[in-house]
Amino acid sequence: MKKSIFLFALATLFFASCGNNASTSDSSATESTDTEMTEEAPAAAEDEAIVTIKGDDAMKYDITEIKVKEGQTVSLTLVHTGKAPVAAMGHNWVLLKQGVDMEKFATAAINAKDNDYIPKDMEGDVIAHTKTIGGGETTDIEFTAPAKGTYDFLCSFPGHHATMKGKFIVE
Ligand SMILES: [Cu+2]
Repeated sequence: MKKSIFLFALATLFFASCGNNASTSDSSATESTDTEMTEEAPAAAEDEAIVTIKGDDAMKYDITEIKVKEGQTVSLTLVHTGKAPVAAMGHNWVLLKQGVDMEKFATAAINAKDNDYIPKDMEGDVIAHTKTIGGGETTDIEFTAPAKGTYDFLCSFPGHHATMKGKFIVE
């Protein structure tokens, strides 16, 4: 009798912790499986590009060029390595369609705080974007790499694109 209660408690604990794990990791199951299984391999699976880009309190990205292959699923993680809060030093990562005027986009973004600094009437100019995060936070997105070519990316937090921008190259 006592033993069965103990087992029941164990089972409850087990399921509770599983549930927590599932809810805290919102990246896809395939992604984490691939990462674990190919830990020694330098490159991800052919059809997937894993990208990590960091932003800091000095208003800089750690990389200014990202290369992927056409049609790949891009799993991009943005890490804010600083300490400043989102209101003072928020960072996002925005990939623009070709031909979009970055200056015009960034100027419009100043008034789009409530939409992660993506101007609502210019959402059609964006291929993919993360949310805006503050120091110590991480966010990730997944999207399909567009057609071959060179694209601009930026942080659209007011004033940041002057130093936080780069090229997204699809080969
Ligand atoms: Cu920024």
